[in-house]
Amino acid sequence: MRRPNRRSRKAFTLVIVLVCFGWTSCISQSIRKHYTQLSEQERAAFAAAIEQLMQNGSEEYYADIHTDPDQDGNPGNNFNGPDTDSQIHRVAIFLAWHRQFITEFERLIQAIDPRLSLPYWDWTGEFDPPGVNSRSALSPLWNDDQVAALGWTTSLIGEFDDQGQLGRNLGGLLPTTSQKDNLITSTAFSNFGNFRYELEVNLHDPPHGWVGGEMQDMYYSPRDPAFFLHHAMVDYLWQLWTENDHSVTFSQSTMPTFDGSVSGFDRIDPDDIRNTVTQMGIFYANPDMASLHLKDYTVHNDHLPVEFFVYPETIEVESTFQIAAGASVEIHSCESVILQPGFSILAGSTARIGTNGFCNAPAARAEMTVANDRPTPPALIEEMNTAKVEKAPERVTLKGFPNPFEESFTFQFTLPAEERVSMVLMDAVGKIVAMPLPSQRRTGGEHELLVDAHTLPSGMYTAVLRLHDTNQRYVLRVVKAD
Ligand SMILES: [Cu+2]
Repeated sequence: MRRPNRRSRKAFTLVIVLVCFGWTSCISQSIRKHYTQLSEQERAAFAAAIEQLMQNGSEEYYADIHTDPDQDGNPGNNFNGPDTDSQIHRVAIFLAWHRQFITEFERLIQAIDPRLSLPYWDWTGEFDPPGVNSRSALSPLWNDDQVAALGWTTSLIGEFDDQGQLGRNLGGLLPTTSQKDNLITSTAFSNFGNFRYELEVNLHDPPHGWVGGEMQDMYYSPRDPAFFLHHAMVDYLWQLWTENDHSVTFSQSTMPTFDGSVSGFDRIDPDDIRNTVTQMGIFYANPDMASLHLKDYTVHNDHLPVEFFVYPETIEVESTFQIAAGASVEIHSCESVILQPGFSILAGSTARIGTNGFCNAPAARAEMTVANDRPTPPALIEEMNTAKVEKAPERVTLKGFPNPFEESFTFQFTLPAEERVSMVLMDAVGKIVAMPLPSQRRTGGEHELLVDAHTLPSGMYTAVLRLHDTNQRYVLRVVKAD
């Protein structure tokens, strides 16, 4: 038995676990973004929250729950124990159990600062060449030398390796982009059983081994904060699969730990958390999209007195994002919040909209409170839609002309130094429709790309220029005219 002394902290930890009431009303709230989208302020706040949770024993308690989900004293999560009532791996409930598990942990973080949410770690994008043992250790997640391009002073979770004696040993194989794309779109995985198996075994397992140390330990892996960034990615893939017209209904109504038997945790029916957006208010952000859409969710404040939605890029609030009478929401962007036609505030509810969301630029704060108005006065929407925060000038310029275009158009970008770059063109739902520039090295200076787009339907597109060495990306919206 490892570290039995750590269990003594459990009683203390229980006190700070948040409890929400009711069977189906335990709603969460967050915008989970890729970790590269965290500003320095948010990185520091997130790391400080993790530090606090490691110091006070909460993270250790979560590792204990993962080791022994029903807390009956027998470790048993389907790997080497007879404790068959608490299987959470290699079973259908794997995804739902871990969804609730990381959400409970996110609530601990939000109890420290409600603006925070779990970032996710997309192992497929930044490792090159894909699937090959690699420069992956050269990531601002762990490596202090790689943080400058993100404007950070230190890595996101590197410090916790020594501090928590996590024994990471980065290296090995990671899932590839095509594995990820196949998982969501291939008919081979349209059945939930096949999907769950592929996701758990072939995408979820390798990063555990790649990080090594505690992360490789099937029981104690939540001792490494990397666990939560990794499982947020696994959870995101399940949500993408769900949004891609796949569905599942669980035949069981309880999950170990979340069946009400472990005090401090809610009783959750796995069927009530099959869609993070509509059932939980948890939105996963795709960093390649020009904006994030809040939709298909009603703010109820069942869990927190104010629900926070914080995102560095533009947030578009659609009419299907509703705020129940008497409820309160805060929506914060570092660029702008666009209130789409039809969005309104019910009498007695409050929406504070502004830039209180870990924005690095301190200038030009825009903030408004909308309350007791229906419909929302157009003048206020107008004012909010035009309020923008000044950003520091970009080191890389990206332009497209003509824009709107008809048959073809030209991208122009300027690099400050030699860099490996790539560019993709995506449609409104984030599907890649063209790859004007496959990944290659380009010298510093000005570059032009002529794109033949005569086969594309008219509409709005997003071009994403990625700088691989320095982990940056630049986004440009382009429109194909009728
Ligand atoms: Cu697990």
